[in-house]
Amino acid sequence: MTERPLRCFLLAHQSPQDPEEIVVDHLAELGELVRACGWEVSGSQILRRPRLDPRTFFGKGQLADAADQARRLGATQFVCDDELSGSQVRNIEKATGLSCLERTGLILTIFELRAKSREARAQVELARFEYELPRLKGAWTHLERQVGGVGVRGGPGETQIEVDRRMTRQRIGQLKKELTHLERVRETQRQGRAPGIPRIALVGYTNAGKTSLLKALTGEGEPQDMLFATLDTTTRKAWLGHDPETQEPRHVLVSDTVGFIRKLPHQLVAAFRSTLGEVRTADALLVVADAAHPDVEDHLKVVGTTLRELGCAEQPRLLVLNQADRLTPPQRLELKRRHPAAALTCALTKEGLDDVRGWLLDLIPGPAQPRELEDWEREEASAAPLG
Ligand SMILES: Nc1nc2c(ncn2[C@@H]2O[C@H](COP(=O)(O)OP(=O)(O)OP(=O)(O)O)[C@@H](O)[C@H]2O)c(=O)[nH]1
Ligand SMILES: [Mg+2]
Repeated sequence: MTERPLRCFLLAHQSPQDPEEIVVDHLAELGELVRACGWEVSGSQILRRPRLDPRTFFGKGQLADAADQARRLGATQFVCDDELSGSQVRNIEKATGLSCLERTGLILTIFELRAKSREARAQVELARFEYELPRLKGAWTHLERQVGGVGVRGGPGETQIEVDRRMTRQRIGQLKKELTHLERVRETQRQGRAPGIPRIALVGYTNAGKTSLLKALTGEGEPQDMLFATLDTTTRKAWLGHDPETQEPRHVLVSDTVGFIRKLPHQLVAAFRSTLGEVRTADALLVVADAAHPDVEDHLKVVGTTLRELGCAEQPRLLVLNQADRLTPPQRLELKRRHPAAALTCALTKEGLDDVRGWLLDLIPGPAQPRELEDWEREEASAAPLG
């Protein structure tokens, strides 16, 4: 018999300056993240509050109401869109009797479910331990209080938490060593790849269609309608066309990479340093966006910020507005007006791929001409700073 999926009740905080539609969109994305874990969304609530409660984040009365509603709908877990501390999560669980997961923990859970290769598994495990370490500290403070107030040392709880922390640090050290080794292997592989062939990385918000474009350009890849379907970098050779002068065939190596998201946990960005090295060292970037997504401009800002955080501000890049088949004619015109230099593509019908190939062909033999940055690359994202 298959187990029933966990039923979740979503919570988001809205302060007076947050526009309602943005909070609603963020809740929709949170729902997608929950479904990406194989769980169900049974309901959601926006909790409005000008000031946050440092102990429970939301107000006590609000939480009690939300817990009643969640129970009525059969939910056993709250999922919060905001980043909560370990002690806030524990206090919410204590006050409501429901378990509670916050956004970072949820994204880590998805990555844990998806990680298959040794490198991805080590990266996700490192991110998990980095995430848990300060939370163990929270548990320690809490136990310390139980054994007699601040300043007391040597209680039974303290010993256990101290052991947990030491073991966590040890494991973090081991994982970092393993990842440094795997990074060297990756670097050697990179250097061993056909010299002289430019390397291009597909980057962008999760579920934009990066893997679909890899498939459309190279014939390989497994797209899935799921957030964070891709964790590992795959590199394949794509044929671009013939050199107009020499008639020689021209190729590039295209790498598919892990997607970005608003408030991508900084532990994951740090842990995926090696995988994302493919992006840092690529000769050019194809920045892929789902053009039909209502939040496409916000997605682009998040991608711009994340790329800067990764030290990828300089590379030539082409904005690829994918999923163009889902646009209405007025939406198309508006996007063209806003992003005149972008390629409009459909990975399923291969519409617009000739434009992408043409742009890539211009990269050979030298790098593309530098050009003015667009607003989305320059502007600060609304997302919290990474790192
Ligand atoms: N209609 C339409 N759907 C597309 C297009 N490109 C991709 N999709 C669909 O969008 C979903 C996500 O595509 P992927 O290629 O897996 O997206 P991704 O960017 O690799 O996503 P992650 O690896 O999860 O970050 C899949 O269901 C694709 O079939 C397109 O041009 N048009
Ligand atoms: Mg993918």
